[in-house]
Amino acid sequence: MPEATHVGLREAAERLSVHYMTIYRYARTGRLPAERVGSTWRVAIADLERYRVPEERGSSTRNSQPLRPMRLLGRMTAGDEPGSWSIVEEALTSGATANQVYVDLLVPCLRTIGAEWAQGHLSVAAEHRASAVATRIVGRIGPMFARRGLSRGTIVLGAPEGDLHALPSAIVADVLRGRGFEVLDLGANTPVRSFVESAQGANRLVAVMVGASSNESVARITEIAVDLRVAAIGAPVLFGGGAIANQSVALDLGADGWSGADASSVIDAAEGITSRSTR
Ligand code: B12
Repeated sequence: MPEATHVGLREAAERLSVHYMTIYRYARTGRLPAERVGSTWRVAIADLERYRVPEERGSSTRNSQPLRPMRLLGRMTAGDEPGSWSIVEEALTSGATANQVYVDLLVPCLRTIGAEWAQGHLSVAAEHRASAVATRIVGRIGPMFARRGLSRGTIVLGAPEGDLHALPSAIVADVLRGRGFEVLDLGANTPVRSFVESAQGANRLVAVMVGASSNESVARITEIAVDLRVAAIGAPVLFGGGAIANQSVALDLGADGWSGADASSVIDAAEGITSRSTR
């Protein structure tokens, strides 16, 4: 008879000499690689042997847990919202800030999902399951970025028409709110007119940031800068997002500048504008 390659959670718990509920929690949160078949979990014996539970080794202390995007990626692509949230919650209770959860956990996870999809290792279905879970995570983390006190002015942001990526704007909006900016996030697939209307109605407009994630949507982006200029909004228009590679691409497409490649460059761009205007 061929040797068994997998065991159930009870046997896994016995082999590691831990309580069943401990192993169940690790399987559910992705800390221990495990596969769910119907209502039961299967663990590869090879993974189990390699696996050593940090708490049992006494190495887990507050703030010492590195953030592990790959664990989150597994739960997100499985469409497991509670399991994904418990990984985020664990990071927060280990001392990570909401900003770190985005920058070091969720964004790397989303970028890996995109790369894996592009290489044919992940299905479109898995990408959609992960996106739905990510949307819920952002919904729960977002309020943690709220800041009291005087606003540093308003930033209007969104994705151009035809671009269905709402998550990048939502994440960038939170990060900017965390730095004291008021943000009007217009989300995905935003008509040009909506950028203009929101910019005109904004309280102390600092900038309009247009984030293009897919190459196809770049074709529509120039029109946004043109219409905002015609409307004389009195603030710069910055282009950014994964499909705008650098400053010269942004300028060629008609923007006043590029908001950079990551969250910290978006903050630098926004703070650069406010510091120039208060000088
Ligand atoms: C989730 C996702 C989707 C979801 C979107 C769900 C949602 N509610 O948002 C769905 C499934 C709908 C989707 C659809 C598609 N997607 Co998609 N998607 C992604 C994925 C995996 C994550 C996007 C994300 O949230 N990233 C996290 C954010 C925070 O990262 P970021 O975009 O890099 O943002 C940073 C910087 O750009 C920078 N920044 C600087 N200035 C500014 C300014 C603003 C305003 C913003 C927002 C950001 C920003 O700061 C940000 C923070 O770090 C990416 C992979 C990736 N690399 O991002 C692919 C990706 C963007 N998708 C891609 C593609 C090709 C598609 C599809 C054509 C096909 C598909 N995959 O099904 C369609 C296109 C639909 C359309 N018409 O737009 C490609 C785009 C390649 C390209 N350059 O054209 C990517 C890069 C995947 C890949 N590696 O090929 N997608």
